[in-house]
Amino acid sequence: MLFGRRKRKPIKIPQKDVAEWKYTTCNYCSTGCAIEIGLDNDGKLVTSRGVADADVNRGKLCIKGLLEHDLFDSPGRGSEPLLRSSIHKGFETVSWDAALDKTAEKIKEIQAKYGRDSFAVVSTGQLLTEEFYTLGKLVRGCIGTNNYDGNTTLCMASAVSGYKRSFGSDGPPGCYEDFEHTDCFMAFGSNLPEQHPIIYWRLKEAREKRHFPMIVIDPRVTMLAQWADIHLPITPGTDTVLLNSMMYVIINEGLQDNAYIEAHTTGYEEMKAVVMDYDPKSAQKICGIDEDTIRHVARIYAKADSAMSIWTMGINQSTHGSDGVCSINNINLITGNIGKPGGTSLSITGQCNAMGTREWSSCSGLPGYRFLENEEHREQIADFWGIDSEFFPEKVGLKQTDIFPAIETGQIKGLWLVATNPLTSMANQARIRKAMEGLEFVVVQDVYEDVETVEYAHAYLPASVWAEKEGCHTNTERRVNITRNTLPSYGNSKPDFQIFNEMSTRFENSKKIVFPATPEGAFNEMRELSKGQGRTLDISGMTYDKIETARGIQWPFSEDTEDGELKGAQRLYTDGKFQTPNGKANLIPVRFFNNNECPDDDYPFWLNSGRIVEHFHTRTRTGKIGNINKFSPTPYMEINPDAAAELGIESMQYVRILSRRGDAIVMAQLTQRVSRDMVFIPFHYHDCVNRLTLGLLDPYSRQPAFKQCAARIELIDQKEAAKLNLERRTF
Ligand SMILES: Nc1nc2c(c(=O)[nH]1)N[C@H]1C(S)=C(S)[C@@H](COP(=O)(O)OP(=O)(O)OC[C@H]3O[C@@H](n4cnc5c(=O)[nH]c(N)nc54)[C@H](O)[C@@H]3O)O[C@H]1N2
Ligand SMILES: Nc1nc2c(c(=O)[nH]1)N[C@H]1C(S)=C(S)[C@@H](COP(=O)(O)OP(=O)(O)OC[C@H]3O[C@@H](n4cnc5c(=O)[nH]c(N)nc54)[C@H](O)[C@@H]3O)O[C@H]1N2
Ligand code: SF4
Ligand SMILES: [Mo]
Repeated sequence: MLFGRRKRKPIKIPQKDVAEWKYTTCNYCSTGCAIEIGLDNDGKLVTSRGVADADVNRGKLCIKGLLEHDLFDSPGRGSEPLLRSSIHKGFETVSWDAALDKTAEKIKEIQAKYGRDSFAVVSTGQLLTEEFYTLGKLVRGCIGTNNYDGNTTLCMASAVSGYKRSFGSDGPPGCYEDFEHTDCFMAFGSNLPEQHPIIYWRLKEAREKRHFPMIVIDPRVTMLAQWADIHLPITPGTDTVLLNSMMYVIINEGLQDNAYIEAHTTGYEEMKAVVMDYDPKSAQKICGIDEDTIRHVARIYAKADSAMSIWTMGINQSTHGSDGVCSINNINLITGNIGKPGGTSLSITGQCNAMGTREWSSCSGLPGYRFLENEEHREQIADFWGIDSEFFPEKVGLKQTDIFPAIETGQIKGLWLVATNPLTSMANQARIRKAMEGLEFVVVQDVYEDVETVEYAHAYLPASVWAEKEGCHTNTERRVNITRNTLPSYGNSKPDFQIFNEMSTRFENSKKIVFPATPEGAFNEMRELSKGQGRTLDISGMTYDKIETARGIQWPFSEDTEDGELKGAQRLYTDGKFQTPNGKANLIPVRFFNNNECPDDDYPFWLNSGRIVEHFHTRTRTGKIGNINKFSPTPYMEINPDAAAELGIESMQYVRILSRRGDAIVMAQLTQRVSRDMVFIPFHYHDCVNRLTLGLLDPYSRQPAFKQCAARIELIDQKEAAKLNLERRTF
């Protein structure tokens, strides 16, 4: 008998007859990879590939991008609008007109009865920018509720807040090319190889050409930490202490850039006074990094010709999120590392279009980084839209994390959820569930009709997804890139853009406000609004065709850009001028106070949570793609082998994990990635880690501290656990 290769049939990759390649941008993370979708002669999707000449990904894609085309007809897609009179009754399939009429009628009824702000709208970072702009127009200009926010409060709010406090405006000042220039790279709470695999690939390429030191600050030994020259396993929630203490060393050793501080910053003396309380000897006791290492990394960072810091959720999702961002900006400002090649403060964004919502959705103000608090801004937008500026509130309303408590107290009676799944993604799930039960009317607008929140919906609006639509995303490095409409909408679903347009006609103000019929029309309005205002966010020179030809353009890119030029600005603040009244950046004094729920005798573990490479968020998409879900179909927990041995837990055994809020059943994965007093759970699974999290809020950004609370572990009968897991639909 013959074994082996000779007997085996060779693997054949079938020839794929691609008649047309359509240009798109990945709809998962904020890296912003360009993807081409291949269609055959019948317009059927046959394959996809990374775009070779796109500067961001240079032909590469991660596993999610490679398999993204599998999501169009995955199970559970919503194809028809649904209505019901009570959450205890079954849904009825209805026409779009019936669903939109009913929803508009209910919104008006609730507003008439309880006031304009009693109906809340919570959106996302995953729509197209034109859709965000249109939703903002609908909510701020027609519906007129001020309780309008997005899941970016769970994600980027601290970065936005910190940028505004330090630089006077939102907007990440750096770009991926900075890796090729930097002499020192520092990453806080960011696991690039899993969460932004292609940004990581860019970093790795740069380090292979020219080695520069990489310092990673993360309580877990992440994949990024494994590749670092120095890994600082910080005590959760104490990054501001480490940063203050690094600045203590820099200032005491005279390593700061006095010329830059003098010319481009204010508040140095006040900040210095606070920093002087954080000598490494005392700081080490709080942040868990020994004093010698603090001095060592401070010197490396300050002595480098150019040094850059990146961060993601390890900083933002903390009660010191906004302060953490300001601290990172502080260290870069005092070392003169802003706006120069390889010297920057680059917040790595989360969702594919978290930037687009910040720029244009009007969630945190008015379009184009305008503020509700600014009378001139209110008038500009009211004039442009053709309504009375009195219609706008004069300050921003509640954030997502305050909207749910306001539902509990009866201040909010109706809710419209657009492309977000708070029943799985918000902290303290039991409390969110209770809040949802108390609402008089809930609308869920999602690609899937089996998403958890539909359980509480009175109306369900089926949305088209990704390349079934047309429009733009902005990525981490301010690059606007386009997705072309490649496929027809699934079933009777509609693009979110169209849903918002059709909803607007049901409100009085739509007689005055024009809603462009196409996404490109909306894009042209945004271009107009971004013109020559002296703000960094200028897209007036962009067109859809230019964007596609360039494979994405970074803003600012003004209409004065020379003909034929397709490159936007790579960096902001290159001239040291900031968006503050005096043009100087603010150095912000940051004091640490420990308000986290720390481990104690009853709950001896830190409970950390985050992501893994193959899954995206609440798995509504990646959980349905077999070739992705197979890698991790079961909720699990990383636990240190020593801690496991002490508790009698074996690898792959189910355990119950409990906090003061609730419990969950997870499988134990024994790994040295976490220390003895910490466990880590990916948050992708429903009825899992967010049943336990506390989610204390940052005072500035209102972002929850998802990554810091205390838990204990109990053994559980294995058969019972498997049954419970099945009942919870977590497999
Ligand atoms: N595969 C995949 N990629 C994604 C996503 C996804 O769901 N799946 N989501 C996208 C989105 S929306 C986002 S926001 C990003 C998130 O991207 P990341 O922030 O990189 O991902 P997380 O795993 O949430 O958290 C990163 C790290 O923060 C660390 N951390 C916890 N506490 C602290 C602390 O106190 N200090 C420090 N310094 N670190 C701490 C954790 O140990 C964890 O390793 O990923 C984006 N990319
Ligand atoms: N414990 C813990 N919790 C966390 C985090 C953590 O690190 N730890 N991270 C937080 C962060 S950073 C984030 S960003 C949030 C994410 O939290 P969510 O926003 O709740 O998560 P998603 O699963 O992305 O939800 C998006 C929904 O939109 C739908 N959708 C996708 N595309 C479209 C579209 O084009 N149109 C419409 N209408 N719907 C669409 C999807 O099917 C899905 O139901 O989770 C937060 N929660
Ligand atoms: S790195 Fe992000 S943008 Fe690129 S393919 Fe993967 S998920 Fe998509
Ligand atoms: Mo996020």
